[in-house]
Amino acid sequence: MRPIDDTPLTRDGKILILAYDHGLEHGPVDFEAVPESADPARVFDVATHPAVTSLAVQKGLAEAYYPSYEEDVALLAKLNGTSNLWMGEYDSAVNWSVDYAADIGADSVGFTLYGGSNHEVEMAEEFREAQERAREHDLPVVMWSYPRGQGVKNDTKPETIAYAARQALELGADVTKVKYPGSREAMETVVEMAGRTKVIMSGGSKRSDRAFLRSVKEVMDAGGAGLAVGRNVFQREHPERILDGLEQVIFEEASVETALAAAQR
Ligand code: FBP
Repeated sequence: MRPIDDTPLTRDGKILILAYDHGLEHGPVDFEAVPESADPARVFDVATHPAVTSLAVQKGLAEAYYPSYEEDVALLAKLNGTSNLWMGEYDSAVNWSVDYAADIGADSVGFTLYGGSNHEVEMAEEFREAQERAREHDLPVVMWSYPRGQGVKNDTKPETIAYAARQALELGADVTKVKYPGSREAMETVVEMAGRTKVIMSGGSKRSDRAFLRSVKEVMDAGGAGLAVGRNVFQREHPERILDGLEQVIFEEASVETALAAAQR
């Protein structure tokens, strides 16, 4: 494990990753709510908000847009990813190497592991290769820990999410990104199982400001380190406003009401 509090992935030990790999993972449907969100330049601009500790993108967006933003945005290279057109058992293609990501200027790397998929063994071996290479480059490693596939009956069960967090610790991730397990108590167990691996919540589909900020607050109160969020930011007409609210909850330890006031100013 690598201490990551001195890296651009964190601010005061906390994390707010803006995720923008949805064009690959979900397709253009995610841009329908706010059509301008299909323009990567808009989201790279949003990522310059001081609350955002890194922007997670796939290789193509990094190649095409990151050179214009490298002064103002920390890059998280999401190494694997698959389209929603793929109908097979859960799996994820490795689309760029750690070496290539480091050449482009990545500050950290991200990798999805579908524990419970028929492809878990191969994915874990691919993760091993990426994790060890990332260590050589001194880059933090974030695991998108998503139990899914034939072996998983219910991927939102607290026990399943705690197992996903433990898997990230066991395999050497510095940060594990998990689905919200439903309550503060369940999140505390997830954090405990993750040991020294930091736990962040996956944003999920768009919710009201209040419901979203409240769930993030619960994660922070349970000992979580922050959030990786996509749709709850870029599917808003004014993404910077919800980032103002998230900045309060994540970095200022503010109440939901204070954060809401910041988001709705
Ligand atoms: P969201 O906040 O929009 O959920 O984004 C986080 C993320 O992990 C993205 O990196 C990824 O594209 C998406 O969720 C995957 O969502 P799912 O597989 O649950 O549909």
